[in-house]
Amino acid sequence: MSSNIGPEAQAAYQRYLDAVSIEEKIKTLEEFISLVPKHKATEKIVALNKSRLAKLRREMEDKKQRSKSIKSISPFSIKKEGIQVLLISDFHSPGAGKTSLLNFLTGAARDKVGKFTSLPEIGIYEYNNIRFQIVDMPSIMEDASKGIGNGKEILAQVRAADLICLVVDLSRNYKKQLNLLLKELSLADIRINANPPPISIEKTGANKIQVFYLTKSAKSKDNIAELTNKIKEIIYENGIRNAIVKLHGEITLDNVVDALTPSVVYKKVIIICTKGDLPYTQENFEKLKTEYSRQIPIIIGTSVYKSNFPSNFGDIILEYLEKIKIFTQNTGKVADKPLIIDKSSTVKDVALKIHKSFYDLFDHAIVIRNTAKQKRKKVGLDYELRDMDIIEIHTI
Ligand SMILES: Nc1nc2c(ncn2[C@@H]2O[C@H](COP(=O)(O)OP(=O)(O)O)[C@@H](O)[C@H]2O)c(=O)[nH]1
Ligand SMILES: [Mg+2]
Repeated sequence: MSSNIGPEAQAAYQRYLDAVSIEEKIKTLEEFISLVPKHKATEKIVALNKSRLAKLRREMEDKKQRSKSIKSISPFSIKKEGIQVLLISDFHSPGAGKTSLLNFLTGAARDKVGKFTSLPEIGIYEYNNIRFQIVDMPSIMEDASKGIGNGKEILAQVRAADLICLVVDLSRNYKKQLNLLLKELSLADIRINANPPPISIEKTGANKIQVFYLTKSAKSKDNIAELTNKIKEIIYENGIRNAIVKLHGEITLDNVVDALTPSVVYKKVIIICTKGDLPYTQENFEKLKTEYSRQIPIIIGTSVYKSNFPSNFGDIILEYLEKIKIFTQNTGKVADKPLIIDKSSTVKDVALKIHKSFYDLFDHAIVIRNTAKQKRKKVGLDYELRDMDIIEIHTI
């Protein structure tokens, strides 16, 4: 091992080499990674060992799964109804104010405010005829990612949600709360506010690992040959001997490790700050925004005691999740409830979403867009829809 990792990391690495059980190997490797100074010269060592760590964690999960003989439905798993918005916070008494928010938005769980709840509470937040499912999760404890305080079950639900709200009590140390939440999410392989990296790794029959740079930006790194070798080594370290790797843009070695880790998910996260009516909370709010808005661009200050909460919360969510509202029209009558679809969806996406027969028997669609010069347009399946469009599909 190279000398630029320092004596403490060296010692940790030796403990890893000496470790016998998977648990011990994971623990020592985690220590090692945290002790290695992070800079260019150690980038590869860190990525290689992160990939080793991911593999060990998978082995441990498999071992655990095998030892669970009876499968049961977890009471922490909440079936999605509409867009699912999850409230999570650290474990503290008094709580950060999740149940108060749930009650404020939906009217649910009034009797649970100020009480410890060990299971999720659910309510429906109605906003301009759109239904959002708000889920108030049990608090996240330190080492939740390792299973403490039903952490595995809670984090499994976090992985399934559409939007995660980190609920932060402004009258307490916000950094401590956010550090804990961000750390546990990261350890649970939940990447926040990032797009999946522009890399794909496919196993093949050919007996080698090939790396292809498909775009200009993928090639923008100074030393491509070196990068190619590092990528190959990491993949090889994961036990893969034959693969085609395609890069569509600039990546880091950590991205390669993530692409090899099937449990990695990419989630949108916002912060909701609570108790903004208490002393000194405004100063904390301003500081928090300065420190975190790069990583988490949406930070909302609230006080349910003062009914202080953004009245356009529904639109904030839709915009952040890159969703738009469209209205279907049937024989001249516009539906009351909008259909929520992904931004840049086409008429085809909508036809399929309503019912497959609308796609199979599609003839044309009429789109009414009140902001356009030509308000009413006859269009085909490829036509891209915009927020607030009205659409009438005609079949043959
Ligand atoms: N001052 C103040 N206290 C609040 C506010 N929201 C919640 N609380 C109090 O904080 C405590 C914990 O609230 P709760 O909603 O149960 O938190 P949870 O444990 O995260 O669900 C309760 O005593 C609430 O009354 C707020 O906006 N202002
Ligand atoms: Mg609660």
